[in-house]
Amino acid sequence: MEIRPNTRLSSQAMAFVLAGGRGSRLKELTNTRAKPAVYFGGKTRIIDFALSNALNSGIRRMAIATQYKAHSLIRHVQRGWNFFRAERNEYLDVLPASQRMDEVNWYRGTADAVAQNIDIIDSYGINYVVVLAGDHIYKMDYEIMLRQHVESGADVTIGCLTVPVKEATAFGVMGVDETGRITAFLEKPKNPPHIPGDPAHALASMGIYVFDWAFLRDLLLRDMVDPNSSHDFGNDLIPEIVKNGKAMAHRFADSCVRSGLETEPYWRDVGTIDAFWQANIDLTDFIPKLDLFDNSWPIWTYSEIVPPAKFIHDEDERRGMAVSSLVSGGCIVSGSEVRNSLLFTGCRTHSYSALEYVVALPYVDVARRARLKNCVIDRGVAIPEGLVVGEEPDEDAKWFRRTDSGIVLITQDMLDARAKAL
Ligand code: ADQ
Ligand code: ADP
Repeated sequence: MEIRPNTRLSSQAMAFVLAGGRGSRLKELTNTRAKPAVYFGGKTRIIDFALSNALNSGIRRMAIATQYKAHSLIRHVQRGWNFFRAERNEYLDVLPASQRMDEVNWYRGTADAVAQNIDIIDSYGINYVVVLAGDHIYKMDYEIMLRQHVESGADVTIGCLTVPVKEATAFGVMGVDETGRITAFLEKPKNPPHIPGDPAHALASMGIYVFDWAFLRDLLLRDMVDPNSSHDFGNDLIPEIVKNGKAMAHRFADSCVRSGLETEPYWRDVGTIDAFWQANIDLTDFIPKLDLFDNSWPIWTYSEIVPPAKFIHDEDERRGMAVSSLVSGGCIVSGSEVRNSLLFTGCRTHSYSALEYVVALPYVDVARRARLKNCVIDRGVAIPEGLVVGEEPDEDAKWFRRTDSGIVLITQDMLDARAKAL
């Protein structure tokens, strides 16, 4: 189809954000919140990336399907994403499972989450649906993907990226022909096929799909009553379209070049403690791969009204300092040294304490003389005086969750158990 050059397809599109997954590999970080609500990058939460991408791409109609531990996610969206105006035909709807069809009180799968909200999507009057996962960190202009979708006349266009074959077992893996048409699709294969001529890599689905709404609507209505379906995009709908329709691949690397957003494609699933810690700590690099300081592509969020971060010498003139670090508003670094770390909103570090390679979620308080290295600290945790983690002999380590690569997760429950035993 020919598209007039000045037509923005995003104005005819909606974003449907899947935010219902549990994210259990983040362990205690997702005990009380869904993975998309987990904090990331000092100020934002994971879901802000998908929502900001949609907003910055020009999309003004969005829906977020939630189910697992949705309270903090819903509260965040209500506080931070409440600027959509129905008068301008802008909508952001949070769609918890359980309020829709009578007979099902849970989304049976990712496709079912869309299917159970067909009437709401109809009411938006859009032509295209961009299905997104709410739990990935990346910047992407979906307008470019929408254009490719419409120009190629595909039934579905799938965002894809190159991943090491070893990691491809966690993804939908595809084969494509020279036109970019997807010829094969295997959801989470045990032995992922590699890219022809590149044995080390596979082409993986990012779980981002663009559909014509009329096409997807029909497909969902059929899928809903199919007793053999698990009602999931990756397991059921995508393989079916690859077999019987036209599915096209949209390469993230090409998209990055065309949008000029990233010099090197950056996409992370921060689904494990290690990946979460690493992606946050990477932001303290001299020039991080993910540029959060790019004003042309802001990551929108709910931001608390707090005073600026403060760095103060204590009464003994011990320096309060942070280097190679990100320190959010409301923090007070007093008489302590913070290196290669991220302090989210409202953290305090007290005299004689030292933090290195630490990700401290909001309102962490580090008491005097604590020394912490290679840690993730959950929101609101009060680190007791003199606690030492990440130095040999690491005697206190047994109280906390330690990953194989040595990253330590500290929660208040773990500290309470330690305090009780001492
Ligand atoms: P996964 O991410 O493993 O694979 P899934 O667990 O279905 O697939 O999660 C997809 C998204 O939907 C996540 O954001 C999750 O939070 C959300 N979600 C899961 N179940 C839901 C439900 N019942 N209701 C609402 N939301 C739900 C998918 C694709 C792969 C692809 C990877 C890329 O299936 O083909 O490679 O994403 O990460
Ligand atoms: P420390 O253990 O390092 O002495 P404190 O909690 O006593 O930590 O605080 C040290 C410094 O932090 C104070 O001297 C002050 O400068 C600053 N500070 C603490 N609370 C506030 C506040 N509410 N507003 C502004 N500065 C504060």
